[in-house]
Amino acid sequence: MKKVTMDDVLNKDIMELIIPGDKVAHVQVDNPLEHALLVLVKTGYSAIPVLDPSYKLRGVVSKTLILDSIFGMERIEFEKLSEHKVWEVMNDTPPVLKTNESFLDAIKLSIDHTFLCVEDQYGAYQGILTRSALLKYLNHYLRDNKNKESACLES
Ligand code: 4BW
Repeated sequence: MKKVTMDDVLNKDIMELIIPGDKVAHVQVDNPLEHALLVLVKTGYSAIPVLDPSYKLRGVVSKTLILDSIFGMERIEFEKLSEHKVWEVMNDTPPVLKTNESFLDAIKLSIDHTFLCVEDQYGAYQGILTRSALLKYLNHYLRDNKNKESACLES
């Protein structure tokens, strides 16, 4: 694998690290909650993007948000799963990274979010950038440099 330098890291094009939209599980704003819960459970993800029919990002929905919305005072109101739609419970201010933002911007936003939704300059949804993709890239850089330092000390 090619050695990664500090400049490579700072200038890394985040588009090289994203999971493209067609490989990201998502639901539609108007889907019933039961469909969203099914997608979340079957894919194994705890949260996924919400898109509209024109494939624009509208929010993020999670198992926690859905389950929280069906807990009544005295019982779990399962009927709400078919009566309510994703847009009613989703987080409509998800963390968004623009494709022209830097690797450091991505790291900063990822401190509080397991994944970032990525949009281009026109607001078109491109996919997601996960915290693990960022950590994997940083891990590669840090290990490379540790090995280089050890080699210098030995010579
Ligand atoms: O199905 C899975 N396959 C793999 N390879 N890893 C998984 C899977 N489910 C969970 N994981 C692992 C990943 O390391 O657990 C981490 C936390 O999962 P999450 O948040 O709580 O469901 C995963 O970390 P990650 O790869 O950094 O992903 C961060 C978050 O991004 C996930 C999920 O909410 C979202 N995500 C990742 N890949 C996705 C996705 N959402 C939709 N479609 C995808 N392809």
